[in-house]
Amino acid sequence: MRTQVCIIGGGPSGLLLGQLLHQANIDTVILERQSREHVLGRIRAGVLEEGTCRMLERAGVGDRLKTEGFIHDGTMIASNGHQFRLDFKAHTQKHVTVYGQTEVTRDLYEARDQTGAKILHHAQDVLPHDVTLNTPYVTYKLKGQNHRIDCDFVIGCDGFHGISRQSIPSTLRKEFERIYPFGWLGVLSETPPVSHELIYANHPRGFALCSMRNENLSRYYVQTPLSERVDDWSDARFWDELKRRIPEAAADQLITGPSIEKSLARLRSFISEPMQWGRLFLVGDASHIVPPTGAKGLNLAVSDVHYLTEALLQHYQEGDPNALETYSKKALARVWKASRFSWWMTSTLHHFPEHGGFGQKIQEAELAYLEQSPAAQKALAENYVGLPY
Ligand code: FAS
Ligand code: PHB
Repeated sequence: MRTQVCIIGGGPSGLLLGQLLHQANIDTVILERQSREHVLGRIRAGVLEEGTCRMLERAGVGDRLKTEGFIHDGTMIASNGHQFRLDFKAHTQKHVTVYGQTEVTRDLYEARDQTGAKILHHAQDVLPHDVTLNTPYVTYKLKGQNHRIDCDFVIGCDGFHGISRQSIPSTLRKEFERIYPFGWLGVLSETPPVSHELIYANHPRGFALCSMRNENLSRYYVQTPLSERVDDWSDARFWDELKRRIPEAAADQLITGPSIEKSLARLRSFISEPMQWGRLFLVGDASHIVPPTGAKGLNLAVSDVHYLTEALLQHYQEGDPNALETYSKKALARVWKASRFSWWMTSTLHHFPEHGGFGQKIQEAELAYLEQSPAAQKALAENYVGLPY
């Protein structure tokens, strides 16, 4: 088989890139290791930047997002049993949209179906070859049969555990990592959200986050020690802990119910440089991971897709290789700024036992300063709504 762009990974970045390239009449094949149901079964991000929404609209998948997404002009930040509202709109004239990554992925799959996109699920042992030549190719197994795709470019949209980043020689890769000493236990419940906007809560017992998917589907998280397992957390224990960490007024309003999904995510900051090698390009989690505190992971994958789409269009439509040559530098500039913000949000809102009482007081002072400083609020707001592409 031959195609122009072979995309490894059928998550949000692979599907979005494939859709945008199709719109420019650039032929692609997507190789996805899992089934479509497995990909759609993942519960992940929930907050979309305006830039992400524009990219989804450009890709022709903005309709449901517009009718079912929740526009949020601000968020609540809680500390010391007290909460205040941070007004994104007042400081940036921008907002964010709450719309689950699962729905984004579903919309993208439906759009790809309409274009007759070639998405090969259950593709095993995917491996890029000859990416430093002008004739790269990718091999893979499907139903036990070996296959090969010849292409012009290979794009690694295969996430943190994918094969693409590992295909760049370790001698050429520089990896930067911070692993946080805690995780997030997330619960999805068919209950009305406790608040019409998100609540990010700092507490000496640990961080908590109140989010949502729609008016009867809520998403909550509590920080947990790395030693904990999902089975250690009954619904009752989860709701009790969440109530202890959010302000009393919110806790009194909280409507609890059975969890329909419960999962643990470990938190890390990770960036692998460069994001390209020859004709292999990395996108999204294949190259970088941010702690979900700043709601940046999915949004960064989308800005990577933006830069790479523009570069591939310049190559194919104008014969201009320059944007492809500078893709990694351009994408990493935005990745590092978002990684800094996600690290700052995580460091300020989570409990670090090793930092003791002094560390907790410093966090509370930071948040008290944030509450009273328009300058500090503007700085947080412009990072949260998304820095320019
Ligand atoms: P993805 O990991 O989504 O997709 C990669 C795809 O490649 C997968 O479908 C995988 O099956 C496939 N693949 C992997 N290896 C392959 C191989 N060898 N061959 C073929 N296919 C292969 N971000 C937020 O903004 N907010 C959040 O709250 C948030 N929560 C998260 C919770 C968890 C548990 C995780 C893991 C991530 C979370 N993220 C969050 C980040 C997440 O949303 C990612 O940023 C987003 O999925 C990135 O999309 P992709 O780059 O497409 O990678
Ligand atoms: C979510 O709704 O899943 C969510 C929202 C904001 C975050 C992280 C996760 O920072």
